[in-house]
Amino acid sequence: MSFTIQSAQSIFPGTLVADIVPTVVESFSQLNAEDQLALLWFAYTEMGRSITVAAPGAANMILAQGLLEQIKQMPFEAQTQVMYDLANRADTPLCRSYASFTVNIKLGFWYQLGEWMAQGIVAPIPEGYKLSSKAADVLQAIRNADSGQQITILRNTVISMGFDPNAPGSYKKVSEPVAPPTAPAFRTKVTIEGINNATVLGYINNMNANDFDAAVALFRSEGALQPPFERPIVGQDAIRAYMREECQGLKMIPERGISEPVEDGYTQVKVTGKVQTPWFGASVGMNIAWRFLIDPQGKIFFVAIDLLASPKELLNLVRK
Ligand code: EQ3
Repeated sequence: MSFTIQSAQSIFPGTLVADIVPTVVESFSQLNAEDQLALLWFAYTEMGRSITVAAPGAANMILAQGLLEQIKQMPFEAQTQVMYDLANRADTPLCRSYASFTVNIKLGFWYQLGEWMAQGIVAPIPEGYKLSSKAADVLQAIRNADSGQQITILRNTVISMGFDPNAPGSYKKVSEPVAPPTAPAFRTKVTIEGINNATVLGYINNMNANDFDAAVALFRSEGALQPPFERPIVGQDAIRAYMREECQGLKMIPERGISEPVEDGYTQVKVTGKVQTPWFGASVGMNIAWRFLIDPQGKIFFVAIDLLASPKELLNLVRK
């Protein structure tokens, strides 16, 4: 039998992922706009006591500046309406602009609104606002998640706001500039207990150096990358576009892994470790597994990135 992208998805089937993330995001999407916005405010301010968000880079702010200035000039009532529209995914020009932003610009946009809400420049969540009991349950579920899961929930709720007339995943986006790869002299090299596969090590080292062209060259032309809770992104061009949008400044800290030959000269490799996002730096280490399927020529046919259910999963390297 030869592998397909679909069959590759089920390598290392015993990997336990953080199902809490899609479950909470789904319950969140069923709340009304008012509850959604208030809940995010409460969750964000509570999280802010233990983890710090880094101010976004200037590029992310400049691209959202037009919309932000427009909102800043509005009376409180209109500002609130804009936020409701975003949460309701209403078809307005502003919601369409928001939807055209890349993930990091969307996050930068809300970061700025959050700062202004705290300073009283943008309409705050009314003091004493009482969440509905459904929303209070969702907030409690977020409190029960670990910090890596919490920031993923927050991110996933924010990116689905606004009105996108295009199919999701189409990459005609207003995007931030891509920083050049780290110069060779300043690159770091990871070591992974149990792994000496050159393709896997090369993938992590190139990603850590923001060298997306070199990372993509390690994939087979019709290879695929599957981000947490998403469908596989297939083909080198689509993977490169995704990496330029989502992977700048990520720090990957793999710890250990297992590698074994499978059918037709393929090799399956599972690596576990941490990933840090530039938004939260070292204050949040997300527990991650990479499940690679490497073809007989040493190219990546498939890699899935999973957000793990618990730190215990970092030690789960069983094959079945
Ligand atoms: C103002 C406030 C608080 C209230 C208002 O009412 C409503 C809103 C929306 C508010 C604002 C909310 C804000 C400012 C939220 C900000 C959230 C942020 C900054 C979240 C950032 C999350 C980042 C994450 C989860 C990054 C994860 C990255 C991972 C797991 C990378 C994995 C990858 C690896 C390891 C690979 O090898 C390949 C690529 C891939 C990216 C998949």
